[in-house]
Amino acid sequence: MPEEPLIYIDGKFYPKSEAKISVYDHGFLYGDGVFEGIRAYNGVVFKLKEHIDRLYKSAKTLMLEIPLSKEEMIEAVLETLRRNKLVDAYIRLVVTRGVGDLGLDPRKCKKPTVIIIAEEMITLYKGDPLSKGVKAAICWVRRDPIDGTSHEVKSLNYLNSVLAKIEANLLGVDEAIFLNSQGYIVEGTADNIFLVMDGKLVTPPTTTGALAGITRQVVLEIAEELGIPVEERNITPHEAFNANEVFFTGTAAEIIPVVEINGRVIGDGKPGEITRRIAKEFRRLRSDPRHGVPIYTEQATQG
Ligand code: PXG
Repeated sequence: MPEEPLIYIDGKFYPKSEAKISVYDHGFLYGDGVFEGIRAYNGVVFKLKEHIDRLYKSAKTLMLEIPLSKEEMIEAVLETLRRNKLVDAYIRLVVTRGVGDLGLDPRKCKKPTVIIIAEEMITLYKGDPLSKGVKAAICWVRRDPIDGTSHEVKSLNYLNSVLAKIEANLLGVDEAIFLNSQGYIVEGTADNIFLVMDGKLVTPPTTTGALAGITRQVVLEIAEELGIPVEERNITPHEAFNANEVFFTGTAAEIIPVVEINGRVIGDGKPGEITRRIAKEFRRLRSDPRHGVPIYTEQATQG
């Protein structure tokens, strides 16, 4: 990596200390924008095309016109990784509404701002979450409704998740679990949730207001490959407390076993057998060039 990471802003690269955007940018003033968190493993950007597709879907809902084609955006991500000489990386791709005036009307913003930051890695949970598991708590903050600032859209408006994270911190647990307005479990602050019940995987459908997670989708495919039955349906808190196993999925988190929810021990209080099988298979897939786009050749191998 160069001494200072090089950050992409609107087609140019700036050293981290000089990478700045306007205080009139509506991404800053109003949280008006979209983002993706992406990872590269061993020279391959895992599921890059899927992340880019999701970014453009989020932008479409917000009527934010990204000034690059999907192909140009993929190339910009790869170039950022190359400039920083990275093979394993955490990538944050942000597109804001751009610079406007102090009013919130997006029509005042003439051009979206595109930012790509690539770093070696971030840590989400302290200790050794994969082998020990994490503690979670269902929290009083409800997931934003689907007819509101829905988290189906990966927008820069993450206050809903920030509030829940504050509650988790106050309660001394690692992660918060959101219920929707009907009381069904939706997801964590930045991860999807799965239960193992009698040998079956159960996860809330994305129509409950959860993000259509890329890792979630990979887990669904792994389950099929391993012959583990899957149900996408509403989950109640009671079901979660009594599940055999529970785990979170997310780009940074990967697969994180949950061993306690609101003080109720899940299963035998240790990461479960099925969670471990899925996590093992995930680790095999994540650097398989067929599941991503290579950084250092022009040839993209993803189908
Ligand atoms: N739900 C929400 C609300 C999220 O923000 C996920 C689920 C998991 O999706 P993926 O596609 O990552 O499997 C997210 C992911 C990170 C990070 O670095 C992820 C998110 C937000 C901030 C950081 O993992 N969102």
